[in-house]
Amino acid sequence: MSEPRGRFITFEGGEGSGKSTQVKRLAERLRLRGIDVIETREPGGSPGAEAMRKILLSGAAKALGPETEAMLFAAARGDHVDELIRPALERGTWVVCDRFHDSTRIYQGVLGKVDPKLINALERVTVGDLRPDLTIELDIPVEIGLARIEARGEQLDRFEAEDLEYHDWLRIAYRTLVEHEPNRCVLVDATPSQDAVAVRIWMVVAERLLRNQPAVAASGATG
Ligand code: Z5A
Repeated sequence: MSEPRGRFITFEGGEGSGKSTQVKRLAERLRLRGIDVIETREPGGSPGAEAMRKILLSGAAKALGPETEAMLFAAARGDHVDELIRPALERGTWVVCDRFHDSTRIYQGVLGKVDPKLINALERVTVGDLRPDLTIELDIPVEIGLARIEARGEQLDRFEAEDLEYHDWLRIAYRTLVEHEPNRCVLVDATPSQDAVAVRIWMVVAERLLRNQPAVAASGATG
């Protein structure tokens, strides 16, 4: 009998909302439940897409305009889906991904004002019928998220360096997306401690994706 398709969970949100932290925490928790899971990110996640990540986050493509950036993000996504995500899901592995097509919709589509027809066409070409089973949108006031990023002491990337108004619009756009797609997207308050946010996310995943699935405890722990 063939393995059932793995589940596909994506994380979205503004800068410093804790996506990378919570992707790791959720993957660890799923493994404790005996689930085979890979963590990945966008842009990136495959060798070809990681090479494109460097160009995109350096800001080298900014001068070419948001349409070109949208196409580059989509090209990276196409490689990532073909090389990593789809094969993993098909063999029954769960995939937890830090950002996915919603980021293109919000950053290039809403904030960059790229024509929705182009955004939808890029989605069709790169992703086809693949949709996340669940998208966790980590919501945080802009000042708190940016303060977390600044506290890391690293150089800001092309998007982190945008002004406060840009980040405010970003937050509004993500909240609107969640309102429009409540069956797939869940808004999670990202301001409490890392532990508290991880518990809330686990409750969402357990409720939405694990309710009727028996635990296969890898280390004695169950969800
Ligand atoms: N982009 C796009 O425009 N179009 C697209 O299609 C795609 C992406 C796919 C990718 O950057 C950029 O590309 C992104 C959108 C654009 N914009 N930016 N910038 P990235 O991958 O380098 O960065 P990011 O996705 O925005 O993540 P981030 O800013 O690095 O942060 P994060 O992953 O959300 O948070 P974190 O690294 O887990 O945590 C940040 C810090 O806060 C860290 O020191 C943590 O220890 C701390 N932290 C985390 N959680 C907490 C809590 N709960 N309390 C206190 N401190 C915490």
